[in-house]
Amino acid sequence: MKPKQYLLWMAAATAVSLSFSACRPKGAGSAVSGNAAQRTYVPPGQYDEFYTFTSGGFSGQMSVYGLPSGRLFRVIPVFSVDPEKAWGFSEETKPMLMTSHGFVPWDDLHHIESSFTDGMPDGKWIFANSNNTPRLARIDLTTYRTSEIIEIPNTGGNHCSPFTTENSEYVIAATRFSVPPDGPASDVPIDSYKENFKGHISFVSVDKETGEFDIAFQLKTPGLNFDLSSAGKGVSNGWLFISCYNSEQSHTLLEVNASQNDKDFIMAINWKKAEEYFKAGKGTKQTNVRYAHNKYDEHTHTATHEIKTEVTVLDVADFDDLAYLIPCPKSPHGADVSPTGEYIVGSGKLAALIPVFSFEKLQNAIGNSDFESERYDGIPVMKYESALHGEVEKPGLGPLHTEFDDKGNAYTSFFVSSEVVKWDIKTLEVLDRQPTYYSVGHLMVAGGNSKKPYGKYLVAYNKITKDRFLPTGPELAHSAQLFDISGDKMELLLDFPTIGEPHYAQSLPADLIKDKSLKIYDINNNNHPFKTNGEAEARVERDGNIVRVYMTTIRSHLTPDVIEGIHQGDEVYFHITNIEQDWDMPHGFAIKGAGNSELLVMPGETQTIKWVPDRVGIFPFYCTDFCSALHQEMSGYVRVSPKGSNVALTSYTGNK
Ligand code: K7E
Ligand code: CUA
Repeated sequence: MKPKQYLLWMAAATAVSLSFSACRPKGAGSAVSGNAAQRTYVPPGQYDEFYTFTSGGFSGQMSVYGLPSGRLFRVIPVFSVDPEKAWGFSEETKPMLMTSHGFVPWDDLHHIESSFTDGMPDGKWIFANSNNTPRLARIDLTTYRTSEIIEIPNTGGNHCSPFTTENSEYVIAATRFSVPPDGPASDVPIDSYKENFKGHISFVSVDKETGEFDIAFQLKTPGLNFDLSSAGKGVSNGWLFISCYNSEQSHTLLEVNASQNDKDFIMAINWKKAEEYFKAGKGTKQTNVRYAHNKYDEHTHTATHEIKTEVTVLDVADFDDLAYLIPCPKSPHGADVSPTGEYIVGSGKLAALIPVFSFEKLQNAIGNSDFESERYDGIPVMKYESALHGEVEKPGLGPLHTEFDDKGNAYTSFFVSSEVVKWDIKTLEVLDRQPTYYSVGHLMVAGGNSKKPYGKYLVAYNKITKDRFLPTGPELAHSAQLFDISGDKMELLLDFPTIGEPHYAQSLPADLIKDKSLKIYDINNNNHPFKTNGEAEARVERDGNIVRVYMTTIRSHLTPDVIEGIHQGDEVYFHITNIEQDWDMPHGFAIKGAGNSELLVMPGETQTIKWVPDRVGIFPFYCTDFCSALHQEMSGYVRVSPKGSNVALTSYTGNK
């Protein structure tokens, strides 16, 4: 499309989207089938069939829902501080949010992917990306805590992430914004994009046992914007497919300038080959990078933060058989691989059809060097028709993402025409379409990115809510809509609000993970350096102006609960050990004037909060979690005296 045509197209598209969202479509309320309530109702005391891990978008967190009920179980803090759980406020968790830019307490979490064994969720970990300050996180599915965060160097915006290979060999992250590689030479004019800006794709290895991350290597590519990706599976295992936009390599007014070319690309990468080259010692060590690697230790209950300074980079242009470009219409967003791995679905945000590529054809074309005569910055470009399985005709407007069921069907979300469309992967025939309220972004079928989708449910994650819920001021709840996809026609069952903007999600069968959930931390394995071994050891110690309070909690008292001899301006560390060994028995801790948050300490765990009293007086503290009938009694006092006062440092509970 020429710029003018494009603008007209966009105007039409916007008009369509406005007309969809501005007034309530007729029959929106009655589109729900008669027994939907029964099919989503999980009676009190009964469990949901699936856990669903949902991205929280610009809240930086992840939330856990049950399906089909849509009940919210938990918000897991990942890239943003969370005062409810003291994430990023307690001394133990602060290192988790350290980066090469220092402490970064916020990010934008878009994509969630589970760890896989043989292409199926194995229930060990959930991976998540941060979009802004490029990082990857690993969440442990026994503790529902973020166990690890690694920063990604040479990257500007980590949108295209975290995509997991068939056996979680790698979690893959690609740069959204190509930028000059890190280091002093990156100070270049921005209009030198074409010469100096490069893409980087990171292969982060995952230790089979511990899950620990390590950036194995990076691939350097031409300066493209990578958007989304999927690892191959089944027949295409060993490959990676990444959608790329801005093939124009423009650096300003992308809205127009990056929409010039009729086709952008899906980059196909032979990652097994790349791994081979890397293991054979190919590539260069780049030593001017700085990236954080933060780990949470479940025995010391403490995170560590280190800065790494080295990464191995392989330039794809130096190898003939690493990367290929498949032309894909108009700024592709999703690049999704079918359960068998045979088909790759591209979703051009501005396209009015869905191209479906065939892995077999792609391989044949590579085998026959059936390429366009001109390379793109050194990378072979396939002929569109040579890789194409076929196009889904007239599917809707603005395709974004595709997921799959267990019966050979694909489901694509359409942002502009606000609908979910079901089509047959082989025949490419459209089978059904249902409206979403409104403007669906991602969609998720239970197991829909695995080798054997569980099917049954589809959730549409919508960008606009408008009239669906009671109004709450200018900002309305983001929302999810649950569809039953077990029959020929999709049936809308339920609307439920989400925490933050939901991008992607993963549904895992409850039976896969529910029995692995940790109940308590064994206090005998608590190796926290400031642990208190029982009430007899509870005490207060001073070293200069640093005061350490070794405190225990158990229903329904804190030990010690009377503390004197603290001076204004002291640095006071409350090391709280919860000596309970019962499931679901955390205690909280808060003290007047604390400038951070409360603490919430799990049974058997030690956590620390820092407090600097700013005035003289008596400061009450208390347990913040209603833990017992005498929870309100679970409290104490600190006496703060002027600097240099000779009030002796004392502490006790009960008898002085
Ligand atoms: Cu929301 Cu996956 Cu960031 Cu599409 S992206 S919608
Ligand atoms: Cu412990 Cu309330």
